[in-house]
Amino acid sequence: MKRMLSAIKPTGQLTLGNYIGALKNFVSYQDDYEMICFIANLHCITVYQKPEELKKNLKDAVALYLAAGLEPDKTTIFLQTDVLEHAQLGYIMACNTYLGELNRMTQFKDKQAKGETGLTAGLYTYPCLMAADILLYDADYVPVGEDQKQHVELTRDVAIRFNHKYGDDSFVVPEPLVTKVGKRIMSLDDPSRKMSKSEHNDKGCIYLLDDPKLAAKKIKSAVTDSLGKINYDPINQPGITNLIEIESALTGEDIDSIVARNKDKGYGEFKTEVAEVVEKTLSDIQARYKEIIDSGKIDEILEEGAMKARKIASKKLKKIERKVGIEIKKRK
Ligand code: ATP
Ligand code: LTN
Repeated sequence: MKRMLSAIKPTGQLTLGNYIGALKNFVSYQDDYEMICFIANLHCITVYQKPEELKKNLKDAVALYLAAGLEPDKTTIFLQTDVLEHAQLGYIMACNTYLGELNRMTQFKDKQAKGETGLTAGLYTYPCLMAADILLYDADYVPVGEDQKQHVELTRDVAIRFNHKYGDDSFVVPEPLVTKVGKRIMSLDDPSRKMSKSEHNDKGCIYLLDDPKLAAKKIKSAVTDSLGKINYDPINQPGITNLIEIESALTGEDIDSIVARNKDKGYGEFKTEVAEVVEKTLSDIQARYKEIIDSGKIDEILEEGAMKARKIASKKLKKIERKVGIEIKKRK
């Protein structure tokens, strides 16, 4: 069975964008792949987080992984910091990544271009840690939203170079998998921007733990256009297109079929339909979320996941350290 790996960095509450672009897909893949999904808590602190808020977000993220349908029997779920090998291989990867490569990463460049101050070395080198996250487990596929594709491509470049230098059996070269529908859910109040938990505008972003009625309201007040026609047209009608994508991703109905069914409807009526779908999705997830939080089983699930992950990661790290020449003890 091919191995698949992904992670989420809960620097805030998880959003509908995270669900559609990431979580929901992890769930559908877990039957066909050996799935590894972790919470990238080291990546979270590349930008300062209030400790108490971060703790809550991390715990909520685990509960939401489970509420979305990830099953610990099928998917290895753990916290990144519970497997020390991530940071260790991250350093080795940093020693095998060129400054020029990191300088080309658009996520960092965008932050710099916006004139953000206080950008940390951790944020700059974060793609090296992400490469380690993936290569440590010899993942064949990495399902991510579009914004993360460049980081997986860098991981491939680093792996290919490393294999060339130290031997082809060092790392499996992973492939990014970007879903077609919902790869980039846009903000509801500004459909030219990604729906993002780090944007400080609650109107444009639906959180998975929002009151479902409030989420429905956000859909109903989404910015659209004055063309008055339900069309899938990301350039001229990004707001309506975004709503069509949301409905399609959540119901599984084809984009063409949604457009055909709604072609004579007004925007208000269409928004009500999408709002109902979103409200139901959130209600279902939140009911399961509550059960999981109340069950008190999160610590146990994380410990089991970390044990499974450590087995793979420690073997791999030793092998790489030997290849690089820093491990001198005999193989046990
Ligand atoms: P931020 O929102 O703070 O910029 P992020 O949501 O991209 O960060 P993560 O939480 O780690 O960061 O993202 C987890 C996954 O969710 C990634 O694969 C990412 O591409 C995907 N994702 C995030 N936002 C969206 C979105 N609006 N549409 C589709 N996928 C998304
Ligand atoms: N960088 C990703 C989260 C992330 C990840 C990974 C995704 C960390 N390690 C490994 C896939 C594979 C983000 O910010 N969304």
